[in-house]
Amino acid sequence: MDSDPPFRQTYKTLFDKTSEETCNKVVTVEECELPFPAGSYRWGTPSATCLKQLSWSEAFHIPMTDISDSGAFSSLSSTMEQFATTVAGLAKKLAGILAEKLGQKTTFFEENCLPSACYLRMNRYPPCPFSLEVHGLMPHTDSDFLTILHQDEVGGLQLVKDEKWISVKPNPEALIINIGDLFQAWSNDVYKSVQHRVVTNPTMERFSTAYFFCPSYDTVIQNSEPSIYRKFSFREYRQQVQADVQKLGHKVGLPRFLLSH
Ligand SMILES: O=C(O)CCC(=O)C(=O)O
Repeated sequence: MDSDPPFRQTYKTLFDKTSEETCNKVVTVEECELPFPAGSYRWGTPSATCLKQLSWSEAFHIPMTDISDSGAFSSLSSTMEQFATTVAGLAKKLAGILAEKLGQKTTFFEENCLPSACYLRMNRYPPCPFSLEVHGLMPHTDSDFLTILHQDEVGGLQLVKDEKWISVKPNPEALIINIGDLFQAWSNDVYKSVQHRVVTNPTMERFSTAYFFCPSYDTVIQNSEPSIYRKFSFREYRQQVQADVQKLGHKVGLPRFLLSH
């Protein structure tokens, strides 16, 4: 992987532009003429009711189908396309290998995880004056099959191992691969969706880019062996996650789909 991914410079400009526009009010992407659809920009955590629930970050969440070559941001669009194409190939290969290890049908991902279902998220974590009290990104698991993540040299990503938070040391030569909730269910808990979070930095700005390898909404997640999860579609999973976040302020995720629930 390029040690200074093309995104770093090009998408910094995009966030700079958004920050200018968002200084005094919340604006939609349409209003500030950015090349992404309305709803693709997010700041913080809309459902937060206290500092502990707030994510001190902003992000562009971009479906692969919406990366279009548009005007001032054409260099960003083309680098995003290059990045996405490379990591999409990697995600497919990795998913196939993991499926083979399980003795499962390896073409499942080719058939169900079409580029139109996948998306990129470009994250920016501004320096945070209350860094001990606020997360850069709240602890969570990903709701997809696999996530491929590039983080810059600042650091801050942590994951749970043996019930402890450990830091993922930045390595410019490496990408980070996370198993998501769907792979955990599809593998009947052989592969685990890892909980992760981002801690804030008091003085330095941080950037990361994540590629989410997802199936179409109608894809049914089920295991051929007696499974601990009931079968469900990705649509149902997303809707349940959204409903829980709205009602409870946090995601419940896979436990909702356990047969013993
Ligand atoms: O910024 C990071 O290192 C993690 C990003 C992440 O977990 C996400 O976008 O869901």
